[in-house]
Amino acid sequence: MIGVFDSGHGGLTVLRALVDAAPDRPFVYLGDHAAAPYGSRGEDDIYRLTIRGMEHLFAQGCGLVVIACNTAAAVALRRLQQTWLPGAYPGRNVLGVLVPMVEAITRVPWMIDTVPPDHLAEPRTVGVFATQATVNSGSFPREIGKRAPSVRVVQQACPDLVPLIERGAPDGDLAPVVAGYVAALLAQLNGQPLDAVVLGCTHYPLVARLFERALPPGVEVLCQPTLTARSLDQYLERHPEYRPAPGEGGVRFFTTGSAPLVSELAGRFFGHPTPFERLSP
Ligand code: DGN
Repeated sequence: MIGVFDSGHGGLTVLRALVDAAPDRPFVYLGDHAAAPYGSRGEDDIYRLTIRGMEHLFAQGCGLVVIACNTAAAVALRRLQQTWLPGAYPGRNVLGVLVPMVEAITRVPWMIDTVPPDHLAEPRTVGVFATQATVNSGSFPREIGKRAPSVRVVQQACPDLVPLIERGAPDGDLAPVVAGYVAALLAQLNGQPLDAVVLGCTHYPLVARLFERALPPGVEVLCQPTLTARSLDQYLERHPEYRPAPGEGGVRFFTTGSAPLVSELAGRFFGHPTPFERLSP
């Protein structure tokens, strides 16, 4: 079984793509609703909560876990891979959502070409939109810098975007509010020309088209779900020991919060009903 972890139900946008890519693969999803949101928490807190999530998912029989939450992946993944996992759970592994995104950036030929096409800024600039904790961690600039040192990274924290999306945006009355907020976020970058935009949060794919509309034509908007699905397939090709036996598809949904409430709210993020079961935090 493959585990998928998030601070809440935003990670269902990633799970959706993972299931679509391999419907016969079994998944277990855990949303840590009792402790959400992670975006405004401190580093040690996020690390401790993420470890607890991994322990829950390993106890469910997962050999491999994908941390779908950018905040948890940005703040805790490297530390837990280096200091906790090898001693506590040798033979199991944890992956994140930042590296698939960063690898996608380095695959865009114009991003790393030494001579850019005329219409692109020099140096190429990527705008990263994420929670405050993800921005503070500096993980996106660090990982992009390792693989594409010529790319300039500008970051923009979006503290109101998760709450707006949780309240129903971009549909209904909130559509103009969230469109105005996205425009204001872009304006805060003071007109710096962007060549690509990274939506570095589980929730933002739901408002990707608002970013596309607000940006000049030709700016690529990169979303994590399909990139993570592709990256997981490639990982399982290289590491067959983590590949679940085919034909055992299906998803179990767990939350540390209220199962009836989460089941009602979460379907919009998954595109299907999500019958959550409660797991003691
Ligand atoms: N899942 C979080 C992320 O991708 O950063 C967003 C929700 C939160 O904890 N603030």
